[in-house]
Amino acid sequence: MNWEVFLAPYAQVVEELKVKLKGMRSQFEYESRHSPIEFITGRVKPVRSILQKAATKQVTVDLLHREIQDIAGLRIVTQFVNDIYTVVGMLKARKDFIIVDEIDYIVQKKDSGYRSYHMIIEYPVETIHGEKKVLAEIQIRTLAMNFWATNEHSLNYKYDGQIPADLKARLKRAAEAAFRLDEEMSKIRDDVREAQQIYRDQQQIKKHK
Ligand code: 0O2
Repeated sequence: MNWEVFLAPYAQVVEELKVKLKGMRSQFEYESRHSPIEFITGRVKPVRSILQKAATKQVTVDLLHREIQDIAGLRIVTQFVNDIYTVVGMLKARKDFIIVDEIDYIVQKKDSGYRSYHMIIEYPVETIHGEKKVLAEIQIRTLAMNFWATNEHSLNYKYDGQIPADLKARLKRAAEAAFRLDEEMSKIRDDVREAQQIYRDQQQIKKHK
């Protein structure tokens, strides 16, 4: 298996989508409007993780492109829970890819405490051999959900997927605390937004002075 050749279209998808999604964010900024997107990251899954996942799911190498759907991964991080659904609506309205699957792990949180909205898309990428349709996963989550998931991911790495029971319970409580923070922030969202709008307007005035 030549991994460099196999992963090249995935790297291209990640780069193209990062530009496009960042473009969505910038358009809000140009119009001095609150952007539902706080920041965007993207990565190609490392070969080691692809092989680990393939082994767990018992996927053979020839089916990786179909069965491992997050080789190309994009993450959109928002301030508020509502923003997640605004972003989902915006992604559904796009014509440059099709959505093949979506899972709302916010309504249906995972056992670990994980919350996030997942979309699997099929993205047509132009290669020197013609168009290639590539699957990519877009994760959409709030800053609080991202804080939790990043820390939990590190612990999973440290304990090789076998987090001790007491730590697991603590993480579950932390996930609920993060969600309560999201709920509380949602309640004062209009005030926060108004404050951010005042700040943006002041910046505009300064720029044009
Ligand atoms: P990495 O290192 O982020 O790439 P499925 O067959 O759909 O049930 P699959 O393909 O694992 O299973 O999809 P799922 O469950 O939607 O998970 C895909 C990705 O979501 C994971 O990729 C993580 O990035 C994230 N994720 C899912 N569950 C959790 C969780 O409990 N904690 C954290 N921190 N992240 C989670 P990878 O390959 O696990 O990891």
